[in-house]
Amino acid sequence: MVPVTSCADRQVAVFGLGLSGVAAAQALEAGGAQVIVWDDNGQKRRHARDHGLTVADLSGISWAGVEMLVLSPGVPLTHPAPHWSVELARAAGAEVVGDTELFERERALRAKNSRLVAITGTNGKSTTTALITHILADSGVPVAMGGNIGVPILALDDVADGMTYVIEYSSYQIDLTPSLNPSVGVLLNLSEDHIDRHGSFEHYAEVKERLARAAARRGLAVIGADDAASRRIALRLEKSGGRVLRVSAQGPVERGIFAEDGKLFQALDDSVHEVGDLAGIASLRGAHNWQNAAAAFAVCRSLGLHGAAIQRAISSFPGLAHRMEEVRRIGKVLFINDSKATNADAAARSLGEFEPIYWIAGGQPKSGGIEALKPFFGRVAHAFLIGEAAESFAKTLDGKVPFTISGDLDSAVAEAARAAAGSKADEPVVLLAPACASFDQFANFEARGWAFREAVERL
Ligand code: UMA
Repeated sequence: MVPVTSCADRQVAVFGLGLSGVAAAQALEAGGAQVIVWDDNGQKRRHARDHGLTVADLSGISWAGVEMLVLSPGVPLTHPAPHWSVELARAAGAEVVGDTELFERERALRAKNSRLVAITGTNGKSTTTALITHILADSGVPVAMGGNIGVPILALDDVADGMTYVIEYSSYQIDLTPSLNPSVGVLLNLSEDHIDRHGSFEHYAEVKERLARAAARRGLAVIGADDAASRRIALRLEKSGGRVLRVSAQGPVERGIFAEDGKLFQALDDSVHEVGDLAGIASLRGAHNWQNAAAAFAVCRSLGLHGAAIQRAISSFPGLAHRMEEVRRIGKVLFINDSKATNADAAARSLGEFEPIYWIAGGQPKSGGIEALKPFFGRVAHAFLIGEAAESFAKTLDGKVPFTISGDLDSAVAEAARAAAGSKADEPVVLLAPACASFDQFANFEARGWAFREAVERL
């Protein structure tokens, strides 16, 4: 763990006792802080107590001596309204930060000669984070990976000079990290997501821009050039003197790395030359993954790795679970787990990869539903709808795509497998790409992905 020495002898409150909150409380205690913790959920409080933490109702304590509130990223900071713990902390003059801020303070105090690669974007950030980590590790660079990808940042081994930290940041975490100081920052893309927590797309984009701005000022910002909002950010940062490289999966950029027909090219000044080939790498299927690979290439080059070493490592990237993951082939039917596709934009990526698709979709709906996926409906042979979104998705599909309201994932897998097995196509695909959050039926998207795997295994 990373003992949080910056808070030694201070009183700190921690709200939210999920993965990151428990790790933060333990790291604060290890650094010498006096820590009290709370969660709205009684089970989480009991779990924390079992781990030796001091649980106290933050709505009933005196905040007079509390200097800081460490807020979990999943707890509202601004929208739809600040959580009550945030209101109480602010009223008492305590600062409100996240575990990611405490990590930056430790790096500044005790590991000035470490590097931080900070990755964000609406989609692809976990793949890019894992790919960059894989490439650096393959070249023998001491590296640690964490953050939104699922490893709480303060649960990593203690900070040390010479380390390279490859950290995935959600917009929630950026919002809670005012001292974010990346050596290289990546902003992959921006599309509508998490509007409930940021109020508007503009505010969401503004939060993501902070990461790129901090990186461009200190080191380098690698910015996706394939959507208008990210392009505007790249221009703005360049105009204010920041260092920017563009990455694209849609062909040439002026300065940066781009992919075309599965090949990677480097464009610098007036010269363009090929630097890699992504064809046949199953873990990087699809144009969106080409942009992830372009970003990883740009980052690793800027950290001093040779192009040939990067290409070698990219070829051996094993990929991530739940992201367009090939689960199994039964007869001619291919089963793909894309549980991480929690919004329409992410689902579009896997829908664009396969045909004919026996599509399992639904869960807790996001704003806009699956309207944006209409261009892909022609690829879908039949849809199997689950969760809260089933009725509204059925309305969108009505008359365009045959559908079955399966209700739950087990039924959907069984029904989709049966239908796909009867297809005349050479490679029909049963695709879990929910375009929804999982929380109506599962603890998280990982649990949904594992449930899909298990249901496929049972067939
Ligand atoms: N809670 C309350 N009251 C509230 C809201 C939450 O008490 O009003 C409590 C819950 O009961 C729970 C805790 O807060 O006990 C949840 O904390 P959390 O949601 O911040 O979850 P953690 O387990 O700490 O996981 C967090 C990230 N979760 C979120 O941002 C929602 C994880 O990202 C991250 O992997 C982990 O820290 C380690 O850094 C997950 C995620 O879904 C993967 N991220 C979103 C995304 O990628 O789209 C942003």
